[in-house]
Amino acid sequence: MARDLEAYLRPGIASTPFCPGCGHGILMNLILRAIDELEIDMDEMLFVSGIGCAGWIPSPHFNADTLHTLHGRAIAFATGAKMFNPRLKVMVISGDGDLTSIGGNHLIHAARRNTDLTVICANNMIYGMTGGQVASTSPVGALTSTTVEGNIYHPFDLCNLVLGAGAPFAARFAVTQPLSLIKAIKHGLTTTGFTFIEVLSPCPTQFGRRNRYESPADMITMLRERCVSKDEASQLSAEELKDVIVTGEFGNEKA
Ligand SMILES: Cc1ncc(C[n+]2csc(CCOP(=O)(O)OP(=O)(O)O)c2C)c(N)n1
Ligand SMILES: [Mg+2]
Repeated sequence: MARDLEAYLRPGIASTPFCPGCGHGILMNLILRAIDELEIDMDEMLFVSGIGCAGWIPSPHFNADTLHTLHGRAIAFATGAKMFNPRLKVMVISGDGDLTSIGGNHLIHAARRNTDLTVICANNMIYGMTGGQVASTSPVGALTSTTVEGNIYHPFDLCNLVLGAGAPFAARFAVTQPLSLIKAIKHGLTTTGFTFIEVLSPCPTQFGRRNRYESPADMITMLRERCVSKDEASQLSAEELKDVIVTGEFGNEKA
């Protein structure tokens, strides 16, 4: 049945800030679908974002209370709001650079404290909005505006990072896996405590064009080919695992 997701958008929002082929618009849609399926009242929610292309997903688009905050500080603002009004359902939506590079400290400590937030990290493996600088999520060898001979550092495994810090739930899926993502977002929203959903979102403009992806469709194909489920991954050798992106929902035995 077709659902009218327009009801979730602020009146007067006519266009998208995202480049052609960007995955952030798909993610916006999937977040709203998850909220719609759970029938959560938008008046009970607060959306918090930092700075970057991903920060535009909730703000100004969502017809709800939104805080568009400082670069790297979305989780700090969200924590304050949640402490002040514990009845609020607080969702943080921001980029990989925002949440895990400049904002990495807030991320690990919110996970350690098990602060009751749902954090959606739109991971396009680069600083998209500011011209394509390397991020803590860029793969080894990635060409970016600040690694013109290839990134030499290993990226964070974001799900393992927050699970290691104490988060009870983390999930990773690409925008090419929409149904799994809706389910994971719903799981995050209905679990009390710190829940983290990493969403692989293609950035053809800043990442793709520097890294031999001729078109946005090539990046979608790459994600479809490289994403494997955690069950499939358990059958792969260490060598084979280097080329794949392991997706799934991950609980935390320690939590
Ligand atoms: C304190 C501070 N440092 C740097 C910046 C510049 N800046 C804005 S957004 C951004 C990176 C955004 O990357 P990401 O969070 O991955 O979002 P994307 O645009 O890729 O969706 C940077 C470095 C800033 N606004 N404030
Ligand atoms: Mg980014």
